[in-house]
Amino acid sequence: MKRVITYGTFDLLHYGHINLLRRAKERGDYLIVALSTDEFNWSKKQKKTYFSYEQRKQLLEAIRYVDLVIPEKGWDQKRNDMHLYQVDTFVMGDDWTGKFDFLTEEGVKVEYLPRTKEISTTKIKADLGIKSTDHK
Ligand code: C2G
Repeated sequence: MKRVITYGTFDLLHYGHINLLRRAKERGDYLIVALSTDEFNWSKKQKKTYFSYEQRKQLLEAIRYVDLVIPEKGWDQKRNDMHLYQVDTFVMGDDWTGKFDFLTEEGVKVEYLPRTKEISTTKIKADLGIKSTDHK
């Protein structure tokens, strides 16, 4: 049983996230998603999410590629997670290229996958923001 893990906020879930999760699952049999908690997003990632942790977790658990959702509470849990969840492969989008290469020291394969170019949570918020003022 090959176990894959990935990390993220996954706010306003969109097809770019789904593309990442699908390719991550293709690299094994069991996909764990470490989901950034509201506290971690706010304190360390300066992200105010639209959906709460519980709502984002519910959405992720409904995706066929996802087998387990765990909390990501900080930047420094990854090394331990690799052993705790017996991870074989760590996957992230290529906006993180190089940032997590140190995890190879924990015996896992590290892969960075091309992001889905034209979509992002930031873009969705900006587009909606522009459209909603148009109606006024
Ligand atoms: N992603 C993607 N294509 C997009 C948008 C996102 O492939 N158009 C990928 C990102 O590269 C990341 C994952 O989807 O691998 C989740 O994206 P975010 O929720 O933005 O995650 P991020 O805030 O980068 O958090 O410890 C790692 C962090 O928790 C990663």
